[in-house]
Amino acid sequence: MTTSTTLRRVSRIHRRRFLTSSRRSTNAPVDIHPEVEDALAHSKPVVALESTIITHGMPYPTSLDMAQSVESIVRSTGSVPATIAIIGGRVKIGLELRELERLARRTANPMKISRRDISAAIVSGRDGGTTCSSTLIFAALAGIRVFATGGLGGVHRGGETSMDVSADLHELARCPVGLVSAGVKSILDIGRTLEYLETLGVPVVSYGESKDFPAFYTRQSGHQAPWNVTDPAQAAGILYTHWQLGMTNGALFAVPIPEKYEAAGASIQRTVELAVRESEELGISKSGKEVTPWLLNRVKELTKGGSLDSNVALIQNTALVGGKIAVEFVKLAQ
Ligand code: PSU
Ligand code: MN
Repeated sequence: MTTSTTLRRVSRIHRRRFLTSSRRSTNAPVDIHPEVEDALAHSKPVVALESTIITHGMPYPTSLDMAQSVESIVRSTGSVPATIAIIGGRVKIGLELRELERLARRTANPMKISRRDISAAIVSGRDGGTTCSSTLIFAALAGIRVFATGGLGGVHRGGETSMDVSADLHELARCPVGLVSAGVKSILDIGRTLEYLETLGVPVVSYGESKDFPAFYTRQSGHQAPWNVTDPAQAAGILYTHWQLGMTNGALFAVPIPEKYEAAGASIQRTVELAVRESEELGISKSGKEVTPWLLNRVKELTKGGSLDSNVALIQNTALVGGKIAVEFVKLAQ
């Protein structure tokens, strides 16, 4: 048996033991959808998807349409989508349409759930949209290696004094999952976010022709990613090598929004600046977990909904790339 076969076998056994001890025998409140469970058991590609974007990131019914379209885009690549959320106090890895609807319609008043909120929300029987941080945790728990989202959280502007640094960054340092996003939004301090990821030892890789780190609505942030790949096989190779060497953290792949949205992005960018200034004047910038949803909503209002089209387009694009990376990854990990 080769070393890599041994490594793979060990990691599979670990995953099985972990799931057996933490999920099954202790009756942990986690439900893996049968389709997702079957795909994982047969080493088929799976892509995790977050749900704060559904509950807090965009309004209904766009949120539901987006969630469904993203799942079907993942399927079109040959991967199985696993949207992750908390429903009635249970962690769900892979959702039924009625569950997506319940979240998007906010029927049971879903909370925004990051790492610190998980257990209390479960004990209280709540519904919750999982942020990148908690989605990373559950993806790792299930053994899902690729996760696609729109925007990762980061260091907020003024974060050097407010200490508002998203829990998403630390979770990337803890969970062995490749996160595919459209970069981080310019509501954040992108330079400091990249510095912080370097400190945490998280590989940051731009995807496409350029090393420019994208800024969500726009293709360039003015900052460079340390690495660049141009196809899904290279991205999967980085993940595979990273874990083959025993590193236990994740990696960030930053995929720029499609070019046709670039012009809209430049004008959205100006409203982002305005929204950030308003949040500072109104004191929202000090309100913890409310800041990101407030800014997203304000930018949507100021652009009369224009930011929403871009937002949907960029997450559909990351889902496509994420699905392809997951397909390439399972080829390496066979
Ligand atoms: N950025 C977006 N849309 C979103 C989010 C970020 O453009 O919906 C969500 C994601 O779920 C992300 C979370 O993980 O906000 C970060 O929140 P905070 O900044 O409070 O950590
Ligand atoms: Mn925060």
